Amino acid sequence: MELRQIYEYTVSGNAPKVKELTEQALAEGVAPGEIISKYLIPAMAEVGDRFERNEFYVPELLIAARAMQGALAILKPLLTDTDLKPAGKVVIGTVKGDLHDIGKNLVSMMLQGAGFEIVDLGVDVPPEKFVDAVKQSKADVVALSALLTTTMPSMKTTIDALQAAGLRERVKVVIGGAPVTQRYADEIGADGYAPDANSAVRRTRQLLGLA
Ligand code: B1M
Repeated sequence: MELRQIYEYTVSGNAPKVKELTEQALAEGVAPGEIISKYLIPAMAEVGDRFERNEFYVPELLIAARAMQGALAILKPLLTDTDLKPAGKVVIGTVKGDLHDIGKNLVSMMLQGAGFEIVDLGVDVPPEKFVDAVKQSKADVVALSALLTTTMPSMKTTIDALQAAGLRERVKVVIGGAPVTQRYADEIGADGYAPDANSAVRRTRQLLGLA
């Protein structure tokens, strides 16, 4: 089969086709991580670019996101079904005020695929919820996602809350999302920044001394 069709049907938001081709690719032995990183992630990047060029509007975005999430639902159990030992525990969430979760879910899945145990708090997560989750789960890493410039300050508030709760020395904080930069990570005292899902895995492994 022509794997590039997964990319094309994701961009055009044809969920049944994306699902069918994903199943076919898996049956042909294509690795789940390859389908995500080579076709699904670039397809959503293209969708984002078209949105910025006013070629796509919110309905097209949602339809493409739904097509991608259908494929991810198939791929996710396969990514977690790994024989790697748990590499560590990560609490992940999209920060307060922010409802974007596609990138966060990708980071979560790639981390799972790399053998991390994940506590996913979802979207619009207030600092105190991160604090509680770190306490309860004894996580090694907190991964924060923000897609809006207006919600980036919630990353700092969350780091401050971890500090106030006496947890900051115990956990590494890694941040990401389209508007986030290494410079911003340095400014707010995060331990790491990752521009995409693959580098989030690499950065997390580095921070825990696994790479
Ligand atoms: Co929104 N949106 N949106 N949106 N949306 C953006 C982010 C925007 C840039 C579009 C634009 O105007 N060009 C803009 C933000 C502008 C800004 O702040 N500078 C914007 C806006 C304004 C809004 C609303 C305010 C629109 C409105 O209502 N007027 C509203 C806000 C709602 C809210 O959150 N409170 C809104 C709503 C929505 C939808 C609901 C329609 C939908 C979200 C659906 C969902 O997530 N379930 C949506 C979408 C789809 C987008 C765009 C088009 C695509 C985002 C996406 O999913 N990208 C986006 C434009 C764009 O990014 N070009 C846009 C694909 C995804 C794979 O990439 O999320 O960047 P991304 O994740 C990457 C990396 O960033 C990184 O790895 C991921 C995978 O490689 N990464 C991390 C992400 N999190 C990480 C965490 C880490 C590490 C790496 O931690 C360790």
